[in-house]
Amino acid sequence: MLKKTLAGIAAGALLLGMAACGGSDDDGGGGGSDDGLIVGFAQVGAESAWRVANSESVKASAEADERIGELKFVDAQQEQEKQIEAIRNFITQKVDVIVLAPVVETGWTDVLTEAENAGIPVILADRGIEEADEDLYVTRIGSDFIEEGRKAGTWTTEEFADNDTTRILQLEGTVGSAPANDRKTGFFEVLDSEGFSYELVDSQSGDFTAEGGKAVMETFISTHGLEDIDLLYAHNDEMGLGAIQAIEEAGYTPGVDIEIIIVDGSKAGFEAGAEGKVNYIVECNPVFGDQLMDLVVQVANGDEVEKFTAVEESAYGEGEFEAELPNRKF
Ligand code: GZL
Repeated sequence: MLKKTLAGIAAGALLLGMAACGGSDDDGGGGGSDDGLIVGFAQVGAESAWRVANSESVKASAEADERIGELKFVDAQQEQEKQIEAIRNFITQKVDVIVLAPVVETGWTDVLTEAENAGIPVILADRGIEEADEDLYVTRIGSDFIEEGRKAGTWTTEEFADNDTTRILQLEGTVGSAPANDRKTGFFEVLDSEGFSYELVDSQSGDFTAEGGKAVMETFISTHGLEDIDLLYAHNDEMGLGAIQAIEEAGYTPGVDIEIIIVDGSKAGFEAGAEGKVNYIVECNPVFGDQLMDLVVQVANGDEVEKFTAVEESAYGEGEFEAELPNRKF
């Protein structure tokens, strides 16, 4: 808590100092001024419709917000090293606030310590990092990924309540990422706590991409066949949609021969649901740009903020997909 407040005060003092000097830093760097805050954003990549929508939301909100002078946006192509390099550049450029969507949970201690030592507060957008580094960022805005997994687990125990043993395949997200770790944790926490009888036949990462989902599903099919598989739990839409391609190419009917859960809630995901190819969709909301900009300003001003702001999200079952499809934003 103390570190958070001190970081915020340091940033606030920087902001006030710059304003008093009536302009940006003489090295052409950032430093809040009459022109607004300079924000560095190290984004994961562009691996999914969710990610593209998230980037669009953040960019649009920064553009529309007069309190924000510049958003320095970096697409790290799902590579942690590129995110670390981006953060180091933001520090050199003396931005006012750093926003990071950490591709994985670990490996951030050094670079976030460098940001702290430079007096630049860090906000996490979307994914989280390991608890050991919790003091190295001020706040996180995003989803409760464990709760998303719990929703998938609860639906599964209800959908297959009459099964002796439900045989499950799992397409995991990026190895080491918070959504992959937590969507798995929440899902099996419910199955186990409910005493639900299941067998996890296989589980591999498709790295949150359609290509990855299709390739892993092809391997699942060639290894296990689908005759005795009840459910595919895919940690995001893209992997689920890629898997559907593989399932159909192998001559099976997705949503019938194998029921499918996906997580995100993209238009394409809901279209697949409306076609009967997906049975349950857990929503993960990427549109939080306005809330993020408010947090940026609060943190730059040294205001006290909550350690975590959860975004609103729901879940949808069969019979709900067509009605919800027009509302989907990505
Ligand atoms: C979740 C986000 C995940 C999405 C995927 O908040 O980090 O990353 O579920 C995306 O689509 O790749």
